[in-house]
Amino acid sequence: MRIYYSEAHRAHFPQGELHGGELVTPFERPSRIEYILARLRARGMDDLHDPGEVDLAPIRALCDAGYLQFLETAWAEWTAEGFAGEIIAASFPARRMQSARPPRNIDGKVGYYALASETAITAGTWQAACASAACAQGATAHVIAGARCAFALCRPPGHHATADMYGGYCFLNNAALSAEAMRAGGAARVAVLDIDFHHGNGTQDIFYDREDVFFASLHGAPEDAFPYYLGYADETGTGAGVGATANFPMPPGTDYPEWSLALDDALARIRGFGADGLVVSLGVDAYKEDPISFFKLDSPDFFDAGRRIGAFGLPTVFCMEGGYSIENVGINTVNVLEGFLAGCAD
Ligand code: OKP
Ligand code: ZN
Repeated sequence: MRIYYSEAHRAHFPQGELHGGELVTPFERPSRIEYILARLRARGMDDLHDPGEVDLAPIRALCDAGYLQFLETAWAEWTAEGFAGEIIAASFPARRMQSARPPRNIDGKVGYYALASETAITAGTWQAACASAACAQGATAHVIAGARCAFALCRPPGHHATADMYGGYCFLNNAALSAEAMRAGGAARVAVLDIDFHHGNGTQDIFYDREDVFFASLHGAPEDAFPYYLGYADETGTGAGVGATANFPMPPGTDYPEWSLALDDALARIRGFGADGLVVSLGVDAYKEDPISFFKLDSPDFFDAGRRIGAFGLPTVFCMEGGYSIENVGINTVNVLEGFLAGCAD
């Protein structure tokens, strides 16, 4: 399995994440990638490819122009304003600000384009987000060219990012870019399966009215888990997209027997949809020891999940999302990939 990876992820490393009223070292940190790479190498999965330059055209086609302009220039504007710290959103166009529009002031713009304030932007954030998207682009091109699968080792992750909002550690929606690239590459119907612990609100939002891209997500119930405001089971799509979104919210303590039933349900829905390509938002924060999540999956469960996805039989792009139990993120991620390869052979 080819792995698309760029060192440029290191350019994004905020010193602070707003967590419980404190600024802590971000859970989403560069060392996550080192653990995944180490495990890949230990398992002989060393077919690493640098994706090269990002192709901005599909990103411009997917995202809001003002949002991309903001991401690209936010750090320069922030420092020019005289602010000494990292970019953290503090003002928001909250409910009943329906006529909100992006202001000139950078502090106001930050809140306009943010969906949460835990995620800081620093000098290298735009560069790293582009490199992450490039990994998704490279992996997807490889699958379009006929490969059974590829792994985009994306960092920062993407599934919380909408066409015009960042947050939840995400800036550009890598899985959505992959799905769009698969469509452009000839797949009539594509499915995104999001197994990250957190609901993929950004991916859902991007495809909510689309009949050609199915979105299925297994996640901590919005009553209890970030991103809190989306991911209920009754969100099923709108307009032409009615029936092409499937949410499987689950409560604290959910273990693999329960979680895998939802996985099978999600796969059955994707089968019914008739997808001919699959994008997996691969987060491994459903792990029992994840510091910010509440499911109870164990490491072998990730292998089994991968096996079910491999046996499903579709050309598949994996896009890395979350997973914050740092010492276990490599084992759990590679277990999904190795399970997938085993499932392909079944
Ligand atoms: C990103 B991904 C912690 C609350 C949660 C954001 C979590 C983002 C998860 N203080 N904050 O889906 O793994
Ligand atoms: Zn997550």
